[in-house]
Amino acid sequence: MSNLDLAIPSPEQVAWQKLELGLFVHFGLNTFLNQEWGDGTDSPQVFNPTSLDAHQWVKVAKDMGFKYFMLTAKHHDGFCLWPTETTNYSVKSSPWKNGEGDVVRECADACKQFGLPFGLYISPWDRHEPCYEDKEAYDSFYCKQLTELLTKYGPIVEVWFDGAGSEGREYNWERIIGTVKKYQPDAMIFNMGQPTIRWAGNEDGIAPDPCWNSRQTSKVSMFSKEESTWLPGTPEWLPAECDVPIRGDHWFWHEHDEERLRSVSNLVEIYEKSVGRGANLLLNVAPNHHGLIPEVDIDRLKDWKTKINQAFTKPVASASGSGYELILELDQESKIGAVILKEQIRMGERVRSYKIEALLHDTWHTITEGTAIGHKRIHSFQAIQTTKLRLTMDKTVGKPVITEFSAFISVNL
Ligand code: FUL
Repeated sequence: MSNLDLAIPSPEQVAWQKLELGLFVHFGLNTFLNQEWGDGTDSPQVFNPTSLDAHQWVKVAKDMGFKYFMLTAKHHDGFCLWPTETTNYSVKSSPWKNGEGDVVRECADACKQFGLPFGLYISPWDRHEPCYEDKEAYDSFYCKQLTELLTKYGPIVEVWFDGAGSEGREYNWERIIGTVKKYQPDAMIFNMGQPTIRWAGNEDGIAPDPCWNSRQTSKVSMFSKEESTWLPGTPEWLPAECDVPIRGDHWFWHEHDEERLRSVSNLVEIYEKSVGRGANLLLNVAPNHHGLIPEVDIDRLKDWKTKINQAFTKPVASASGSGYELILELDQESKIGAVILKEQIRMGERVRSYKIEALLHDTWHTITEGTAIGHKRIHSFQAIQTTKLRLTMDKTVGKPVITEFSAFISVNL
């Protein structure tokens, strides 16, 4: 496919891209052991959150403007947060609720209550399961786990296949993807097998610039040099998802690591470089050993959200239309610090190059230029006093349809 051909999204991809922001939640045995990766030998006895409240987790997501919620149902250690029939290495063997608890259920129910789409991370790499060594047996085991999750806790918005530890491993992706499609045909598939969304390629929450939606190769994990190989039938439209933990590089909760909490300005920058480049952002917040998201993390999210709202939710002026030029008239002269652009992605990425100018003393001055617009493009720039802005698209594939061209007053970010 040359870059002059138009890839087109599926309706499910369009719906998923509109979500923009997801809360990622890592929780499991690691939470109780001050570690990021378990080797599969840790005892389920350590899993005993004293006041686990999935309602609080999902409420945080809802209150902070996240539009979907993703839970690690099984991390690399193989410990399952639901009472699976496939192994005893699960909440069933833990003291929590006398082995009667189900974290996946509690999250699924809370998501329903709050109206948030629910998604699952299910690590293919399993360091506990003895049959992992036997490819065929493990594919069956893994498909059984997927079947349980996809039939009992749906609807599922996204299935997150994490490539870490699976570098070089061959799974039966036809079977795995077949299982997802059988039970949750609308779910997005992350980065492996026959994905419908790709990984942005780092754990910093940052998308490349430009971040085209047409298919780009992507690595399997942070540890692989090779690009993923995907099954035939992988769509040509393959939007990116970014992921990053709020506490530095810690996905799971650790005692005394609050100092790793990212600053508000760093979180704003991440937002601008992910959502602002047309990707979705999964921001990870980890519940602690009590089973609650710590207040310090919530406070940081609040401050971040306040900034984002101040900067990017109330435009002073907004326009839309189709054609190669769009003018944005302001009611009065204003100090503009950012612009948001969106194009009608249902028709593909028609815009391939554009510039934005501002009218200053009767002369147009270029304030920024770009290539990809796609679902969303945020440009922040040094504040400029103006009454009129102009968007000119000089390279396009067909007539562009701009659904939003908005200007925002400059705020201190
Ligand atoms: C990585 C994993 O190894 C990390 O533990 C975490 O789950 C992150 C989201 O993906 O590949």
